[in-house]
Amino acid sequence: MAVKVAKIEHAGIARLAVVEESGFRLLTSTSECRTLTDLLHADDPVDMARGLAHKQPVVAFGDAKPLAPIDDQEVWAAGVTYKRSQIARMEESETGASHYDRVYTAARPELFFKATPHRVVGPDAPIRIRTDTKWSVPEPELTLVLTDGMDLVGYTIGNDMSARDIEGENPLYLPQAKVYNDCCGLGPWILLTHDALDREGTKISLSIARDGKEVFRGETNVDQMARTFADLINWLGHDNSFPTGAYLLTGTGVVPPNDFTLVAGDEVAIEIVGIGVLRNRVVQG
Ligand code: DO4
Ligand code: MG
Repeated sequence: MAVKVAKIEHAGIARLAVVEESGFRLLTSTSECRTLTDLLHADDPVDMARGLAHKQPVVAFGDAKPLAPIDDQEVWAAGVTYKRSQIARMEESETGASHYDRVYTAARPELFFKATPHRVVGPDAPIRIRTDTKWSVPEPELTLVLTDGMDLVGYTIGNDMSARDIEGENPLYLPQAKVYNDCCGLGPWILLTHDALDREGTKISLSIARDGKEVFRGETNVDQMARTFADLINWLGHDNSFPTGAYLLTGTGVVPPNDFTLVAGDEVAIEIVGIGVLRNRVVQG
């Protein structure tokens, strides 16, 4: 059983809603469940969402603004979890190549801090490239939604915006290449589910359009990921606590060719089968 839950702004107020064919069905707010964090920490978030949506009004998609589906959680990311990312990183970094090579097969994964909620942008909001980069790309990543006990309760789409020239110059610059204002897209909503994800059937595609024309398209499948979700979650939770839960981007398997960079005005669309499409327009400065 699964349900998609969105955080939306409707009539000037942030609300939770279940995503249906006809629109957003609002959730009633109760003393037990006022926030997305409350819902994610319910004994059974799917059941709780369904119960709170029962007989509630539906708001047309056009009458609500979807917000990033996050409250005050930290956002983390895994790196070099797909062969494509390992190869791209080794190409971009003369000095760091052997680090990327080794981490792909090492027991300990690459995990890095990606964003605080104020650096996260939701669906249709502008996503940013740094002013001091000449080579930036979006990274389309399946994102795990975790509770304070590190239980995996849902999935969303993440965009790990990356300045490849800064990251490639020196691996110690990774935090600057990855963490800055509006550096992380999340949304359009969360797929809450009781079921294990069908990794083989979960395609991730990235499309980048410039002046209305597609200039890049690429795709991968979650079964191309070299690590299990449990492995990544265990390492993230190792000696590390998340009082309100955490979001974990699981790495990219789609990297545009080395002569491609995003520019302001580009439209980025990331689709993950079973979840939805996250769209953002690129800005710089
Ligand atoms: O090591 C650099 C970052 C890797 C990354 O973000 C990815 O593989 O998605
Ligand atoms: Mg990434």
